[in-house]
Amino acid sequence: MFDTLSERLRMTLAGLTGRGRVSEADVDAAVREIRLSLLEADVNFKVVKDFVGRIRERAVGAEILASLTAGQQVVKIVHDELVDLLSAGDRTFHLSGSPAVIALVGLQGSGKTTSAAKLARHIVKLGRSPLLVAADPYRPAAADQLETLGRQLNLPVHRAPAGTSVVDIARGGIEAARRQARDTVILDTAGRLTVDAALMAEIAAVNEAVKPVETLLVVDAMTGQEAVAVAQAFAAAVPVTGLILTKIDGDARGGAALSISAVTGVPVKFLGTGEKTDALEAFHADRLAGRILGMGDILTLVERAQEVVDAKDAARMEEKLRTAQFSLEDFLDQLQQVQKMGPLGQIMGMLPGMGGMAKEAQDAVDSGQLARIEAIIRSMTPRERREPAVLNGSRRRRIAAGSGTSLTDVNRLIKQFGEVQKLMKQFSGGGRRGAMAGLLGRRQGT
Ligand SMILES: Nc1nc2c(ncn2[C@@H]2O[C@H](COP(=O)(O)OP(=O)(O)OP(=O)(O)O)[C@@H](O)[C@H]2O)c(=O)[nH]1
Ligand SMILES: [Mg+2]
Repeated sequence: MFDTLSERLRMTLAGLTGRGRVSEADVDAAVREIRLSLLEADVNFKVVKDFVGRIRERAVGAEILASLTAGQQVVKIVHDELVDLLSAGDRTFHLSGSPAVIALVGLQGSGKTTSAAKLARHIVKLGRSPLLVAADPYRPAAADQLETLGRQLNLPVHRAPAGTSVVDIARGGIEAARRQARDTVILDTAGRLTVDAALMAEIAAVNEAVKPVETLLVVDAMTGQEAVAVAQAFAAAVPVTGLILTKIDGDARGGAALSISAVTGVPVKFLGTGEKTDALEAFHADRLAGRILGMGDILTLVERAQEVVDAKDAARMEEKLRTAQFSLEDFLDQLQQVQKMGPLGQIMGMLPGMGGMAKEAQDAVDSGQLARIEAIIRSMTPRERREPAVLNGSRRRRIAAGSGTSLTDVNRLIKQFGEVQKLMKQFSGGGRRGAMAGLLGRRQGT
């Protein structure tokens, strides 16, 4: 998701930062391009209009255009406005009440049941003990699906005999939670094909009966424009406290994601990034904005790393990434850890300035190039791994022979490593400014 939009925005912004001076006409051209990109990504037209209006106003106002860093400042404005657009409402995930009740609502197939399991898993990590409740009285298969997921996660699932009303199932679930000393109840409700009065009456009745602390609307990011109307209808029927945007791993253009919060004021709280139960991310507006604009996301990366690597390792890795102190040995180490973290392309996409390299990296894994890299590094002496500068022609030939690769392969790896190191140095300024400088530096260089 967001690939096309992201690509277009980056090109537009690169046009601004690639030149010395920026005129009002340049800003207007960029704003026009941003407007088109957003509309093409299926963002609600009114949202687009307000968004580009604010950017233009801020960019041509003040003394920005007169300054030497005008291009960079305009990029920052776009970034900040994007964060703003995504930041509606209260994004805290509330878990008060005993038990805390979380209701998942949404259209059929939006991902409620899958998200219920994902949330349960997330909540367990917070040290809580959830009970999943199959609040779909119409299809026994729906309860079976939830039960299967519950079994996978080793979590209890409450279901009621066919014909029990949704309100009674919800009440029964809460009683069951109290009996079993579970502190959180997750209600997986039934969906309908379209927004209809019966569905709305049903979820309103459940809301009235059990007063969930969180009513999360599950929305399929692939839905496009229509998602805004769906969200409005649900928000009118029940107090929706947040959104779970699912299937953002798909090829949706992303417009729904950028529009719903802005139009309804309902905050996005979680993103569904895959079919498995661990594919749930807490939503961070600044991180998503950074990802869209190609500024990367070291924080998410480090967070993800902590789940697979132990915390000490992760801290060391982050420190090395930031200070560009890492050697070829660390490089090998990290390649292996990164492989453990999941699809390499996804991880690379989170690194500042590397969005564009994500596909290449994934291709490298797929084509066995990574195995070659490993073999080459393993054929080096510890000193060579720490100080690639000592790698003269004869050492390189020895390594090529030892690893069963060619001199060209060895040369290419050393060159690539040098480039990665240089890139990392640009970010060692730390934080957003470092990332921004890196991004702009790369743009100007190309
Ligand atoms: N790729 C991807 N697939 C997802 C995601 N979330 C859900 N799915 C898939 O979407 C399909 C529908 O998901 P469900 O969780 O059954 O949807 P539901 O809202 O419970 O559907 P009903 O109960 O029929 O209303 C399943 O095939 C899921 O595997 C996601 O974040 N990414
Ligand atoms: Mg379901």
